[in-house]
Amino acid sequence: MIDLHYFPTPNTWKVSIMLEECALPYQVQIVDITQNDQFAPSFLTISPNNRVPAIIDHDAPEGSRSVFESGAILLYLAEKTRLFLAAEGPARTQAMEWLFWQVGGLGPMAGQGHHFRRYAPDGNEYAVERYTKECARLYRVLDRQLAGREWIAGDYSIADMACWGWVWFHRLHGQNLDDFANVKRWFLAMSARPAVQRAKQVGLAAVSPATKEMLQGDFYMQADDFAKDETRVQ
Ligand SMILES: N[C@@H](CCC(=O)N[C@@H](CS)C(=O)NCC(=O)O)C(=O)O
Repeated sequence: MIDLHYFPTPNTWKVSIMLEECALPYQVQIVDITQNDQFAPSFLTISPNNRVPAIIDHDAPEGSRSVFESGAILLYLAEKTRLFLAAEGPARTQAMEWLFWQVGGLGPMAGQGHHFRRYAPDGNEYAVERYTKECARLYRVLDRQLAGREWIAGDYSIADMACWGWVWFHRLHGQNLDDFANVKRWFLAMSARPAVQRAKQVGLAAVSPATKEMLQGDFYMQADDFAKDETRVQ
């Protein structure tokens, strides 16, 4: 059994998607980051960076093992299951390139775009413009990579899982998927996967009623509305 320390966000969706795709048994432990649960001493013992996601694998070879950082968790689960990452060779290298591109580029830059567009006080036009432009550049990079490819790095892999949740919030990055036809095709294809749909519901069902109400009244509802719009476009 795997404990998934979770709050419904792009970084944690990566892991719930992987767990659902691999059909690994797991249970969700909600870490309500709106209530500062991420700073609880018990959580810091498994996630010293006070961020979700983190996992505890109770079936690790040595008994029990915790892993933090979403990219490290994806790699750990891929190596544990031998799924969604080539064991060696160019396919593995390419998937790693795009996994690291996401954790070092798309995630942090889109996260800043998200923050300045959504949460910062007025008067941050410079930051909004900077991160909107950087997100546009990153979306263009991804769009070029997806030209003529179904998935980001060969077969469907942890690289796709890493990127999807961030692209979900493209509106909060100031981006329109109509400007990135390959990203849009990929995004919709991945959104249609049953495991992805299940993975996204996991957290929403598990958060407290008050948190769920807050999330639904906030940007999550916009994202859901967007999903319905995009499905209709298909
Ligand atoms: N590099 C980390 C980033 C994780 C991260 O930023 N998680 C956010 C949610 S998406 C979080 O826990 N935020 C809590 C906070 O800001 O205090 C990873 O990829 O796992």
